[in-house]
Amino acid sequence: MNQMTLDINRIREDFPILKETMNGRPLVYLDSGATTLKPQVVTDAVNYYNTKKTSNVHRGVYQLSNDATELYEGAREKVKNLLNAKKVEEIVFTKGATQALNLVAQSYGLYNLKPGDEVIVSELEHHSSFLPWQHVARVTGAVLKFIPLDETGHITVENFKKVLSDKTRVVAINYVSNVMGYISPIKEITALAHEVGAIVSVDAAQAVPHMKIDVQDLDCDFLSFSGHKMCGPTGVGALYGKYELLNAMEPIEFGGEMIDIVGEVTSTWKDAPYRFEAGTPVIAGAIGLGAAIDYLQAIGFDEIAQHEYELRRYALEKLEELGGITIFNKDAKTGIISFNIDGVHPHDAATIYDAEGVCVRAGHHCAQPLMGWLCQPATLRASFYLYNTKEEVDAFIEATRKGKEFFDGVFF
Ligand code: 7TS
Repeated sequence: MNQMTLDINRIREDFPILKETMNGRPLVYLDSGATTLKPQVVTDAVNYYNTKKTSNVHRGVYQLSNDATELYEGAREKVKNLLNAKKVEEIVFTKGATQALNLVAQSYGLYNLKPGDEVIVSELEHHSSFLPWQHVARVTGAVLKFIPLDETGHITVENFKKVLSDKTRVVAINYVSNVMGYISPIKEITALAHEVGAIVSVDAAQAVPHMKIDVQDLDCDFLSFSGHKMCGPTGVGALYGKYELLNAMEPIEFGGEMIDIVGEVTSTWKDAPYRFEAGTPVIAGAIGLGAAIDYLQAIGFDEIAQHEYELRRYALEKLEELGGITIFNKDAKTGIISFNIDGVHPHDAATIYDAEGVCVRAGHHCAQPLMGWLCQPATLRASFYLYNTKEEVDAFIEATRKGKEFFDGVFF
């Protein structure tokens, strides 16, 4: 076990909530796939705007509003650098990954697809990645094609080729699965999709928080993520889109600040990204996300990924020692474990984890097609992040042991 790469004790000091208890036990937070804990610097950045720089952006002719605009646009620059986008105008602030993914489907999909066009998705998708395209397909008459998953549930280039055709117009897939933690071969898939003239929309909600992303290297057309899964506040996320594509797309929300000239019959829009940010944008959230990006970059994404993976490996070893546990994603390379205690319904098991102060997720993880593929009603999921420790894994294992013992012989 190598905890030398990160100074975990120092990192944990940055997260005030880690001093809290749950059900009288020290809090063991292993649900970062759902949302992450927030370091004090992020809270401070949001408070700074709220207490010292409150004003609206892009419209003030006074200093305070200029300061707020600088903070907000500075956060956009940080997202641009995080993703290695070519231009800052390629970053649209949204309220999260879900809104970003819907924006692509509605603004690109509804306007560009016709009956018979094909949209490639997979059973590995979060509902937020898949449902916007199911809707677009229903409205436009486009056809959804599913990449057949391999025997362990991975998206592979080989299987992608089986559904790719000259009718493919859109590929909408995840970078990292929120249940399996697998990393999809986005770069290779994008290159193949471009050969047939399709665009690629990447759901990177579980990728951006955990690994270095380079949208120019991936060459994907769109990429979406949420701030709250990477130490940022809730209510903010971002969409990356190639500028030529974004700037040719229709807005899907209309209102203040996204317009160029408004007439009684027709109006024109600002260039991207502003045409997609109608109304007062997520100012405080974006500033908080900017602080989260600074925080994570100072620690290092490679170090964070390594740490999560090490914790996962340690936890897997211990779960295997316990026995009677089914692991659904044995060969994942990220910090997610999806599993069930044999013979115990995950929601029953969850009550034991709760009593032991351990936060894990039980359910279908907003991935019902994948639950169908796994032939499970639900799974348990532990997901690690930079603040987790080996000792917390031990507490998780002890809770699992108690769960096994408590429900021994009670079958669902
Ligand atoms: N895509 C993936 C892969 C996700 O994991 C999630 C959220 C989303 C999209 C949507 O993100 P949102 O911030 O807009 O809600 N995933 C989870 C999860 O696994 N448990 O709770 C939320």
